[in-house]
This record gives sequence, C-alpha cells and structure tokens, in this order.
Amino acid sequence: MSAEIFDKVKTVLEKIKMAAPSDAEQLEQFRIRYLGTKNIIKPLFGEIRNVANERKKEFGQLVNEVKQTAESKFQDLKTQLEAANESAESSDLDWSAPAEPIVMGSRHPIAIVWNRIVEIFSRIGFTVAEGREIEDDWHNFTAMNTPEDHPARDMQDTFYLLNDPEMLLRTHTSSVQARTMTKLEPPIRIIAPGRVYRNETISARAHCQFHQVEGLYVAENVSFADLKQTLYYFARELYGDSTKIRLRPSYFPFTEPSAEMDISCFVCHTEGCNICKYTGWVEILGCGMVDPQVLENCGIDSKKYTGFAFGMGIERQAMLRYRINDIRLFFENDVRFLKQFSAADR
Ligand code: 2NM
Repeated sequence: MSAEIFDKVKTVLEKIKMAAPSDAEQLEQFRIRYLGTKNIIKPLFGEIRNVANERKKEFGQLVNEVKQTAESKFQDLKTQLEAANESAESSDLDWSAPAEPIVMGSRHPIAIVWNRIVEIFSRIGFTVAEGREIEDDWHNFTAMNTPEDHPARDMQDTFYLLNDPEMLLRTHTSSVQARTMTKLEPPIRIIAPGRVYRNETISARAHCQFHQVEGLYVAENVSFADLKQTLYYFARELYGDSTKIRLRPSYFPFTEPSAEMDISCFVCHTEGCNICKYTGWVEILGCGMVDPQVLENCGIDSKKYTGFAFGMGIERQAMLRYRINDIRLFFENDVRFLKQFSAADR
C-alpha cells in the first residue's frame, strides 16, 4: 500500500520537472494544476494517514519536495517568460507605426487624351475600329489615292520592311478606314485611334512615332455641313463650351474638298498669346469630304454614298492641353514627367 502511494507522488514530481510551458497561457495552466486552490498536490498531504508509521516522515518530506519544486519551477518559468516579452517589446520594430503610404501610378497623358476623344465621339454614335501597325502598301497608300510618285511614299518618309517592299509601318490610321470600308456596307461611322510611324528627324516638334485619331462617316447624303457640325461639337467637348472653330481650305490626297480646322485660342480667347502665336487661333486637325475615288477603291458606290473624314495627332492635343513644349517627353517614360498626370483620369 505504502509503496503505491510513494510511486504516485514520485510520478507527480517527475511531471513537474518535465513540464515546459512555452507561453503565458500554458504557464497559467501549470499554476492552476500545481499551485491553484484546487491543485493536485494538496490531497497528497492527506494520503499520509495511509502510510505506515515508520515511513510517515519520509512521505511528508517527499510531498513537501513536490510542493517546493512546483513553486520554484513556476517562479523560474515566469521570470523567463517576462524576460522574453520584454526583449520583444524593446526591439527596433514599432508595431503601432503607420504603414508606408501606397504610391499610386498615374495614367500616361496620351492615354488620357486618347480616351477622352474616344468618349466624345462614342456619345454621337462612332465606334472604335482597330487595324494593324504593320500594313501593306495598298491599304496605307493606294486605297487612299496617294499616287506612286507622292513624296510620302519615299523611303525618306516611310519605314518599309526590309524583307518585303510591299509592307510598311502605317503612316496614318487611314488604313483602318480602308479595311472597314472594304468589309462593311454604309452607313459606316468609326474612329480609328492608334500609333503611326514616320521617318522624321526627332526634335522637340517631330517624332518618328506618334498617335492619331481618325474618323470616318459614310452614308447617303452626308454633307460638309455634317462634317462642320460634328467637329464643332467635338471642339467644344474637348476644349470647352465657348470654343469657336474656323475651317481653312487645304489639301489631302484622300479628301476633296479638304480643310484644316482651327479652334479659338483657349488660353487668350483670341486676344493673342504665345500658344496661338498671337493669331488668336490654334490648328488642331485636318478634315474633308472623302474623295469619291477613295470610296470606289474600297468598293463603295460613290454615286449613292458620300462621306466625311478627319484626322488629328493625339500628341498635338495633349501638348496644347497640358502646355508641353517637347514631343519627346511622351516617349521617354521619365517618372518625374509621368507622375504629374492624374491616376484618376480615364
Ligand atoms: C486626315 C485629314 C483628312 C482621312 C481620310 C480617311 C479616309 F479613309 F476616309 F479616306 N481617313 N482619314 C483624313 C482626312 C485624315 O488627317 C489629317
């Protein structure tokens, strides 16, 4: 009988020695089990009455050892845990510090102006058409009424692909219109935004790549008055309600008659400033009635249908709008330039 009780107490002692609580919660469990009001050591003292007289003293000492071991182990573990917590708190990491601010990207100015132009024409029923940047000579020049001896066809002005003289980098997005006209029956009402290429010497005013938006409307009875009213609406939407327009006669191989459109200067309102070079007017696009030969080239009956078309450089609109004086800035991807434009603008 005595031996069994001794074994029971020794087992408890071993368990206390082996215990290794690793956090505050496990330490509290240890305290409750061995030192709390209902701890398991207390009843062991009562077992002394089942121990033979000659071993009562020995038993009493053993249970006392259990109690003391539990107490000192608890104190040691508590001190250890506190020290660990303290070193975490005094580390260099400040867990309450505010996070680094999130840096938002910004939209490229060409994308902002591109999207605005598309949006303005979408509202009056134009849909976006896309083509290819590598074009064939026919869609880029022949269909557009550009004769074989036209200077634009010169190697000096156009990038031809080395392995195929019929292929080139499109010099305008008119080839998109040519492709659309050969595919669809009028009424056709499209705009073609996209990148174009010209073999120009790069300077503040010219680049070998830039972006264009061209528009085309072909249907029955389309008139020059329709062209004028459409572009007047566009000018007021992009440059403000008080904008006036003026059309000057011009020449393009693909339109007849052709015109260049100026807007009243949105900086000085025709008073004269350096944006309009003291003329009060700023040129923004070219336009005209689609030459009947261009319609015929693309398989459209020019006796039944007429059309108007226009084209503008996106860089030009962006330079006017944001007062940018060097076209090269658009292609350099200098973050100091790019971050000045809004991330919210679409
Ligand atoms: C311009 C100016 C005038 C134009 C013409 C055509 C097409 F395909 F209908 F013939 N597309 N774009 C055009 C007309 C482009 O850019 C200054």
